[in-house]
Amino acid sequence: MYQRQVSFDKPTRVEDSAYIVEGVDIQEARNTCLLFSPKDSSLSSGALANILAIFKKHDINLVHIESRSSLRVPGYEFFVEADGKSGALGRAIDDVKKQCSYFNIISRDYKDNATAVPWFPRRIRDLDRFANQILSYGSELDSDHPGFTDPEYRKRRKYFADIAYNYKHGEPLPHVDYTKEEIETWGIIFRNLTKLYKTHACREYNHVFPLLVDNCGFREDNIPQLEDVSNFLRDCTGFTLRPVAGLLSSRDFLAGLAFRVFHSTQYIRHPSKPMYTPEPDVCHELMGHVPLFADPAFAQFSQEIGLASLGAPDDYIEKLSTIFWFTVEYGLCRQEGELKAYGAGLLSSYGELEYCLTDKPQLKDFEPEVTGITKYPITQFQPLYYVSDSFETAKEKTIKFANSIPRPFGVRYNAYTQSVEVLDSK
Ligand code: HBI
Ligand code: NLE
Ligand code: FE
Repeated sequence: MYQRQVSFDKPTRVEDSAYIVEGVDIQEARNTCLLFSPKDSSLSSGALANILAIFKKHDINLVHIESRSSLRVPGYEFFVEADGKSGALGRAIDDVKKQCSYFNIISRDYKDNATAVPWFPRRIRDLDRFANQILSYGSELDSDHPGFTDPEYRKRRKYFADIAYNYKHGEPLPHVDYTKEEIETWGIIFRNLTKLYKTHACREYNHVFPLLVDNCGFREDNIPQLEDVSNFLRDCTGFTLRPVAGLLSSRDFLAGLAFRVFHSTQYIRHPSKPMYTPEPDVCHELMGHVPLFADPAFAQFSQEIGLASLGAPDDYIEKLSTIFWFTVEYGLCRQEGELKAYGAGLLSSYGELEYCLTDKPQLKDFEPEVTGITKYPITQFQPLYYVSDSFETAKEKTIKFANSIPRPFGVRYNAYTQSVEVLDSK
């Protein structure tokens, strides 16, 4: 497809734009993209110049402009990213709309507008904007959390939340000196899990795990550093890790996967409950998720879920995160006639890893349409698992499902620029 890109993007960090656009709240700015075709959208008509004049009149800076031949209407379609205060931007939008035969908004404020598309990151550094959007800060523990009445533990959680909160894309991942007690907790989990992997984990997991032992310090007496693990994953599949201060919304969490970025916690679970915790922790991320992100087919499958989520309506985000839950977190697969675990929530919990291959849970074949609307508990062993034949099949089925998600554009990841291209076709 013909696509011409006129980019006014400056290679600046997001926070630098505070200097470029004086007086604009960075959280508010740069969160709105517009997709439109002017009524007479041939380039010779000066349609773009007229539209640009409208933005100028309302004092709206455009930080990115693309034009391309439109598949929707004869002529051209434009994709712009606007910087400006929401009031002025709203007025500019009203004026531009009048000149257009097609118009759509991509915005954080999509809930107020029936046709608007939810905002999503397009450059990998846009993920920095998730840091202050977390649902609960890492140190705010519920009263039923085993660490709730443990002031030392809470202090430690605050420490981890703060380092993640201040992390910016491109920086080395923060190095952590784990305490003796934390390493002991890791050790108990490591020892018990490694006894089960041979019989319970899928082939791909068992292939990668020894490499992590050799290259990243996966040992009973050592909690690996996220930086080392992230560099290892980058070499294998281009996946990288980012520290995260707490739970992200499903939308933000899934969006990271579109860039092959996995948001990883760095704290460890409370020592009183090593065999199962409902919360992700460094054991879950490293023992559960990391090995499979080093597998090319699995990495691709994960990224497809991420790409499908970009700009998807809320009900589809719900379905995609349910699919994520029953595959990446709790998936089982069949290999040489035997059931094996590949879900991270299983591979990091020696309680549930043992349980999942007994005859207690119910099993069904993975089918995105059905799996995506299944209810599940989050604080106890799963009563039901979905089984896939291979990551390739799971990926194909998920891509097919993704194509049914209503979205007025397609997306494509450009690995060279680490950015998502927005296409007017699927
Ligand atoms: N946020 N930090 C973080 N870690 C997760 O594992 C996580 C999340 N938000 C949502 C989520 N997982 C899933 O339950 C799905 O909604 C994607
Ligand atoms: N239950 C898992 C464990 O104990 O490691 C964590 C699951 C996180 C979703
Ligand atoms: Fe997880």
